[in-house]
Amino acid sequence: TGAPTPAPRKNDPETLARQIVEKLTYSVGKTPAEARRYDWLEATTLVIRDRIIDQWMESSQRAKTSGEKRVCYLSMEFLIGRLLRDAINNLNLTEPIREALSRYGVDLDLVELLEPDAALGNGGLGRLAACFMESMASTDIPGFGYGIRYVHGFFRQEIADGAQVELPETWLAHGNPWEFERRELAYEIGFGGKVTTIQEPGRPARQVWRPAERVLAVAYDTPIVGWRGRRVNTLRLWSAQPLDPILLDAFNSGDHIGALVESNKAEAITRILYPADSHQAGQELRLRQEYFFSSASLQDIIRRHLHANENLSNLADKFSIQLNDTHPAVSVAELMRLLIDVHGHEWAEAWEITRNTFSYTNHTLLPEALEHWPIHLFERLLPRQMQIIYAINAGVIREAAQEKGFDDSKIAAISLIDEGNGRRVRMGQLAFVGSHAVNGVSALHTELMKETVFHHLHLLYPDRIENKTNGVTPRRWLMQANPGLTDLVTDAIGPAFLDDIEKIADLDPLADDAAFRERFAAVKRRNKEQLANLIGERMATQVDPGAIFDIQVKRIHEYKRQFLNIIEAIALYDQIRSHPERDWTPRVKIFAGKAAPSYAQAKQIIHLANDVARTINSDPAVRDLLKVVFIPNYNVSLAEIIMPAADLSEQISTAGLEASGTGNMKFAMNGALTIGTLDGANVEMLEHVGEDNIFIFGLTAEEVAQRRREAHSGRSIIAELPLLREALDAISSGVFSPEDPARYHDLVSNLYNNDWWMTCADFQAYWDTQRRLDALWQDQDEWQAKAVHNTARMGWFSSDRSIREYARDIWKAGPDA
Ligand code: 26Q
Repeated sequence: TGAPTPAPRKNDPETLARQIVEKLTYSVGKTPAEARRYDWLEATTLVIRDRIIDQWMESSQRAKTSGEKRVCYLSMEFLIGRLLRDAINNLNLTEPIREALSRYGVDLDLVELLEPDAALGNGGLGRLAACFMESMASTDIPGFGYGIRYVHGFFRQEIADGAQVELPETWLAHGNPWEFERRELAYEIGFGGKVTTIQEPGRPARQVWRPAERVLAVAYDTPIVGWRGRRVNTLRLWSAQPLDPILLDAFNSGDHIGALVESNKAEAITRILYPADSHQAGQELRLRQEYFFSSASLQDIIRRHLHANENLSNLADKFSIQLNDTHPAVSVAELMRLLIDVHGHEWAEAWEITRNTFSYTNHTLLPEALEHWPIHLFERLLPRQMQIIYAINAGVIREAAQEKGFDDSKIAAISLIDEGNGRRVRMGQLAFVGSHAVNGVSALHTELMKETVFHHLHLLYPDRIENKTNGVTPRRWLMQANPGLTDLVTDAIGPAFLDDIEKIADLDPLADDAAFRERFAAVKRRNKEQLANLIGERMATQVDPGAIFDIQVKRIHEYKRQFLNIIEAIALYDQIRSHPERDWTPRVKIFAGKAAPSYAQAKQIIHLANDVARTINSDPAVRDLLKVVFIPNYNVSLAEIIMPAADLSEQISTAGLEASGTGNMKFAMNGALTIGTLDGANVEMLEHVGEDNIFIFGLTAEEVAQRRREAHSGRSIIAELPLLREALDAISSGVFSPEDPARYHDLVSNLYNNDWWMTCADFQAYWDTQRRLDALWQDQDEWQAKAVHNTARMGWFSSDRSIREYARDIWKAGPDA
């Protein structure tokens, strides 16, 4: 008898190729010969998915039976992007899969490009949630994401005659192989109706909510694979469905449309993602979305808890629920309702459980972005939750008055009800008082929280606010986006940094090694060539990869000051034309980003960037010394190409207004130098990379606040700065919009009269710093040394570090708990 045949090695190209062809045949229904690239994507995804499922079941089982504390991340947004490359990389299958496909003449890179980019988020907050999901899986934390399965994610942006046009996004059009519908996991969600008090003899009074409308929340699960497949966690997204698909009575009586009204109304709840990230319009549908996914998630958490526990008294020992901004803040009232009305807990105990279970992350202090709902709307839609909010408020106010002696004005500041402009529920206050921990997303932002929006709540609960500086996952933003750099670093310091990104610090001394710098620069050069090709193909603009790639990509917002960047481009254009003989450093200024459809000023900025690009790029006088490019439809996939290709990262928000920023981290990890203000996480990046390796300019947060109190305007500054004045004159006189000379009149006159965002105030400092960077570029040794220092010193900004801090300080969960 011979030796038993060894089990086939599962991860060799041979096996993988066989499995892919099997899927192609039996799941896609194609032979290799007839398969198109899209079919290969489907087959490859299914092979990878099978491997994930084994691990997934193992991880879920482990979390369930071990009784370890589970972390639920509640977020209206998960900007996950494409998942295939992430999954292949984290399972360590990149090379064998590439090889398997190549046997059929198929290129993995091209196949990956066909996966739709899941854009279930607006920007930073949504992308942070996605990085956190990946990091929880990678750091072995039993994390569960809860959110909404939007049928239409963030809109697709096109540029027509220079202006933004929004088109619907349809990521589910070809089906979604990553999701598993869980029909059995469905919960009823109520809206409207009445609350009645039931008083039975000899028993305490009970409140019974009878909703007028009910919809079903159905779960769709997506596996999130951690590094080296260590753990696979679940992202559970809720889809709204009608209880009755059609109303039979109506249908049978001939009202065929009326029979579908209910069903359409239910499905509307999860149809679209709101594309505003800095303004709350107070629409009813938005509040419905918030309550819908909060209630479904809490009902699910309670079911999971009761699976292994007798009652909910120990909920906070077994589950931690993180509220990603105030979007799920109604959860505080909803958990109280479920504990009291459904599960029979007393108020005091319910409040204890609730506070110990929740924690809340704040992502903005901008007044226009703070959520507050008109009382009448809240009351009509969620009458029982409104009662509970009043009761919570009464308790907090009593505590503030009795224990801290707060006077009326202080009480007005902490109240959950804004009595000012039409009574409103303040969701920030609700999230704050309903949580045991409240965090900001950078050191500066956390301090500002204590001083501004939450000043009085901080006085009342001085231990509640803490900092958790954001991070980004190095798997997606370094290893996958920049394989060239990853190989170079591995070659230079070995592979240990792949498992512990802070070990990338071993690279630091190589900044002094000329040969290494040259290889580092060569990787950057290849990444820039790729981006240049993309720009050439998509926009028919030729850019020189030898120029500084100076990049600002993020949502378009006045506080982020793309306008300042454009004005600087115009001033530079002016100078190049006036002094063609000077030794100018060639630059390509690259912009990308979306404006909220209702944000007129932001759309004007996009229009201006495109108008300026058209004018400058077609002017032979500037030759290749300056180009301006606006790349349409910025999304996660485009970011993966852009981040590795930047020489210079623009992080120039008005100080005090960018809570953290995360693009700043992605750029610097990939070796870009930063030009930025002392805002958000830039402050901590300065501490980590050192002042010689980052270019800081402009007013501090304190100085900005001071000038705003003094009713600062731009007029006198403009009068003293000819460069600025001439650039503004050119804009407002129609140099860049000859077909509509008045187009930018208001944009410019705002600077003269107000300069709320300190565009004029910071212009000269910004200009000077840019010229220092021009000079530095001429010394490539110096520039590249700084770039190496950036990559080497940015490991701390990994979301693994952020997640470990949350786990240790807030959740008390995970391997080290
Ligand atoms: C609120 C109410 C109604 C409709 C929409 C919204 C809404 C939606 C999204 C409000 C805000 C957002 C998103 C905010 C956001 O992305 N903030 C960013 O969060 C990042 C992660 O912490 C930070 O790095 C950025 O500084 C911050 O701007």
